[in-house]
Amino acid sequence: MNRTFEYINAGMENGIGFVELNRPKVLNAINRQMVSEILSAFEQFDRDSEVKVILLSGKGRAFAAGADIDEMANDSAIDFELLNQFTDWDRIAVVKKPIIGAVQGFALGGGFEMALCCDMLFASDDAEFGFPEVNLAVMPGAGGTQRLTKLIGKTRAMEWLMTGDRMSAKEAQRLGIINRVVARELLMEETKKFAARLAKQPPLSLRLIKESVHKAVDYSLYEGMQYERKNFSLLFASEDQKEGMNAFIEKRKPDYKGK
Ligand code: DAK
Repeated sequence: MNRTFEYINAGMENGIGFVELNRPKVLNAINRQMVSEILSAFEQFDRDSEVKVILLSGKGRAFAAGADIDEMANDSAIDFELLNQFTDWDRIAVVKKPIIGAVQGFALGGGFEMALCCDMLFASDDAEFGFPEVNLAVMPGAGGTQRLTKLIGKTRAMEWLMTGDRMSAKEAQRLGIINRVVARELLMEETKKFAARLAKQPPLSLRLIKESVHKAVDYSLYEGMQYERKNFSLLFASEDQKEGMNAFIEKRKPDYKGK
């Protein structure tokens, strides 16, 4: 990583790009600069062929307790547009490499929305998810009403969004929002282990699987199938496909190059 940040820590190790939200005194409340720093780190990792997987976590007792209320309180509707606040979030959601989130403590409001930008989520057993925006007389603005509804369905999403109640990690897992619940002290270790496993997978397959799964959310089944077919065929233009299949035939371990 060739720059330092004020509100996040970022670094790379063994094919994993780490981004840690770093405002623990305010439970990693997400201000505008933090969003642009996350985006900048993600985009650098996306361009860096050494990085295979991105791991997003929070420092301290929370993942993130939401957007920074102090910063936002006096914003005007026009500020949101002029400061590109929505577009930065949109760009975070189109990073091509897999993003795995490690959530401990609170993931609320914008913190929950940031978690929902991840492709897979691990959470500690004390994690709590929710959209408390309604308690501030506003509503989610970075995809919360859309992504939660697509994940858990209309009636359940309505309840969580309208009450502002917080759900436990167990409940979030039951609803299909998160992949794994682990003990707090094991969260980073287990998430890293999983990220390391993905880092060994053929990178182009991961990239096109991610792209295709995202299309499944937006497209009809027919359109999605057409998209999947094109990506399937495209992988046969890669060296890794030949390597993967030859390695199987020759009964050896494949050596993927991401080409
Ligand atoms: N913003 C600013 N500061 C926060 C914060 C937040 N969201 N959450 C916590 N803090 C600060 C607290 O003010 C406190 O600071 P000090 O008083 O020590 O200076 C410190 O973090 C520790 O918090 P507490 O003392 O309150 O800790 P507790 O354990 O007692 O309570 C809590 C934890 C998470 C239940 C509580 O802090 C809380 O209710 N926090 C607010 C949660 C919330 O309402 N979150 C939703 C915010 S609205 C957008 C994209 C996204 C969004 C908006 C626009 N665009 C793209 C335009 C998202 C909006 C939101 O997320």
